[in-house]
Amino acid sequence: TKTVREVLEEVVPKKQLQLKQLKTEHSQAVLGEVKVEHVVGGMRGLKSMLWEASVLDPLEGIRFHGLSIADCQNVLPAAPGGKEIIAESMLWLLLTGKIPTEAETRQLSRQLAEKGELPEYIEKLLDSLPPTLHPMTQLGMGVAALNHESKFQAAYERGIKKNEYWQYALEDSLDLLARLPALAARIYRNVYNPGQPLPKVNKDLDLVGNYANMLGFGDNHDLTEYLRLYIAIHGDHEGGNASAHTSHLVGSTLADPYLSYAAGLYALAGPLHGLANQEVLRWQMQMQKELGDNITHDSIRESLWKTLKSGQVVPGYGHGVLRNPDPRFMALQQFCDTRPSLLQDPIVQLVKKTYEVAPAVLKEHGKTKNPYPNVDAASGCVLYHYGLTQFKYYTVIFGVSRALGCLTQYVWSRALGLPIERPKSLSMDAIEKLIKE
Ligand code: FCX
Repeated sequence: TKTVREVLEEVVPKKQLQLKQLKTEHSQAVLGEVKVEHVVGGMRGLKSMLWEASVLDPLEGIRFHGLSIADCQNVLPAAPGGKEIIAESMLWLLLTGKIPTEAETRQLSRQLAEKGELPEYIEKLLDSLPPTLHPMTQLGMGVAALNHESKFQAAYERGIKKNEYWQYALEDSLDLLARLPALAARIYRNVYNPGQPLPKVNKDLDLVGNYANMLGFGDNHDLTEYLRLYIAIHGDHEGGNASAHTSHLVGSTLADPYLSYAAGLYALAGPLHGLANQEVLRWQMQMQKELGDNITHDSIRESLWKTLKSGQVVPGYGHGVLRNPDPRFMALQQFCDTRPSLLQDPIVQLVKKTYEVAPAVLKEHGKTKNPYPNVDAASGCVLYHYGLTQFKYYTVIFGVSRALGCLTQYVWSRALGLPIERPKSLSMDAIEKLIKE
């Protein structure tokens, strides 16, 4: 059985060659135009970054090295006794482009579990934070402070060659991924269950199995499986989204993987991005309270219009790239469809009913280019059902997940020797001058 590092040692030279050929044979090929609308419109649709692990199609949704979510559900190993994709098999696919065997997956789980405990100074740092500090702020602080351990940074200071960067980047990335569950679970414990003992990392469990255990839900098989699916499918969503792009930009300065991912986390913490999953649940609960027992399609429609007329966005709907219902939303809905207890849950039902009317309302409203749900529309209600009711914590789970994609790209950016990012900006006067020329 090969380790993920051994597989990467075989794949890296091939990708390096592919990039070399692109640069020598096609560097002047045109991929699109840059229009004023791109410069003033958040660069939407502008093809301007290299990102290896996944590509997002507006209609089909995400593909990880060409595999759709359904493909991944068919081919990626699950946990022993489970059915859902686990973080390790998704990580293996993202990093190497290959489907891991059962044995490779178990070996990676073990490798991560063996380094899953937090250093004491991180525990002390987290324990000293006020429990009222948003869990995402705490997560970013913990991840950044872990760079005390950075092998990449230490090696850089020692003086290493550029072609060795990726190996230290990989070490740091695996160390960070291994510790994220303990870090995120300690934040949960400190904020919501102060004083409760935290279990140690179980070396025989997968990453998310351990995470569920440390959150206090280890005996809830369904929630553990849901978290596995959730964390696997939130792992990567190509490179242009705000968290991925932020971490990519920071990493391009050769800041280490910890600092680079901490930066990405703070982009994820914005309500138009990852924080939307917290907002969705808050908004749906408010709707439930206002509508009482009389929840019909008509009353939901009215409620949606109330949100829109008050100038707010409908959280969980719309997307910068997608123009169809998000297949991640569909996968999470499918999880609900196979469990009667979820189907009978009022908040799960409300999310489903909202989906039945919201696209038509958003189309009539006429602003959003995508009237369909994104992943955040569905992710919170299942957590709520299983007793993970503190929705300010939800984006932390997203944050544990997105590390899979951001750290994968960090490794690849170093392996490919990508340069520091430095796009050109223009003032409005400079744009007008260019138009006149
Ligand atoms: N409700 C109301 N109005 C919306 C809307 C929604 N859900 N989505 C977009 N719009 C509005 C925009 O605010 C914009 O209005 P403006 O012209 O007055 O500024 C107009 O429609 C055009 O926006 P559009 O091009 O469709 O969308 P963008 O690419 O600019 O933005 C996001 C995409 C996702 C930010 C946007 O749809 C949104 O705010 N959605 C709600 C928040 C959300 O769910 N975010 C999570 C997204 C994602 F899945 C994730 O990152 O986790």
